[in-house]
Amino acid sequence: MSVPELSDDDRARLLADHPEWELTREGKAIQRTFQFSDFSEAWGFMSRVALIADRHDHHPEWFNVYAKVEITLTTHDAGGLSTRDANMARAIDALVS
Ligand code: H2B
Repeated sequence: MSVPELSDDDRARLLADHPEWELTREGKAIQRTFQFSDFSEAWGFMSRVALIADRHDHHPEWFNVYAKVEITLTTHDAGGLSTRDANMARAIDALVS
């Protein structure tokens, strides 16, 4: 199913609301790196993100090494950023705030 891409204004608002996330892939995605104290904490976080992702039917691209988790959000169905990414960024940020 096709999803509309964010407008330039909406993309700017997304970044303003979530300053820890940075634009990547020529504005088609946002990325944030999370540093935990050990693998158990990182994996616990990933488990919580996974459950949120499945509930939202919106899945992260991510990379984990030991206590570090890098998350990239983009909407494949939009070919770029959409409100789904904004919603996921908000839910993920709430886990670590
Ligand atoms: N995750 C992401 N990141 N982008 C999508 O477009 C997407 C998804 N689409 N998760 C969903 C699943 C879609 O494939 C299913 C069929 O709803």
